[in-house]
Amino acid sequence: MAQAQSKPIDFYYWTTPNGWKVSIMLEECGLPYSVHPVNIAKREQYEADFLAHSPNNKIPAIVDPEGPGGRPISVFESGAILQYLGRKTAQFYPTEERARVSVDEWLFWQVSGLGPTAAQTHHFRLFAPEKIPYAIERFTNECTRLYGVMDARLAAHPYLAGDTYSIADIASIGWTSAWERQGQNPNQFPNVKRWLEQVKARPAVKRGLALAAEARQVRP
Ligand SMILES: N[C@@H](CCC(=O)N[C@@H](CS)C(=O)NCC(=O)O)C(=O)O
Repeated sequence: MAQAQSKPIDFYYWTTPNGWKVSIMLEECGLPYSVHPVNIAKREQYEADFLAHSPNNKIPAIVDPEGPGGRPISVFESGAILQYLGRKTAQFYPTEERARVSVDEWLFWQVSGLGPTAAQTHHFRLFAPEKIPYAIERFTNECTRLYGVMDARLAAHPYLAGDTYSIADIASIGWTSAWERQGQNPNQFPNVKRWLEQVKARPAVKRGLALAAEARQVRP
């Protein structure tokens, strides 16, 4: 980290896979933060206060009071937040171009592929009032394909971007943790299973996943 953070980062959060990306990253970086719960079940993501930071009505979002030039900056979209915090702290986001391209590839793979597909799979399998076989099959099968891609990658490399744990891994932990709810059989993907056990053993990942949305607190 270039300079110690003296004011906490405001973190707009709810206990979901997209929220966990940022709680894990904040914990990994050792940054102080203050949790602002946004209860998406109560539609708080549509309130004007939150909209000022997240125009797309979705968590997560952050406001860093010590942004570029020492002035506050707000950031929405989980991938943009991970990249911002990675650049700010020079952690989990390499500066060497080849390594950075690799991280970006797998980060974008997560935010455009695994994340939205897993979310739709949850929706159609678990929450849709009407169970539509076509939709369930389509999204479950696409999840299976994506876990196959991830498994092949992790058969050849310890982490998604290569040899080093990065924001690409951090982005994928939350949704992968719930893969059985996406109709997946973890034994079909031994390399993803190995990776998931390895990353979930990290103390910061444990703290990030355990963060209770109700805990409105400033962490030292
Ligand atoms: N592309 C967004 C997706 C964020 C997202 O889908 N957040 C969900 C919770 S996991 C949410 O806020 N849902 C509320 C809603 O859709 O109204 C990101 O990566 O940050």
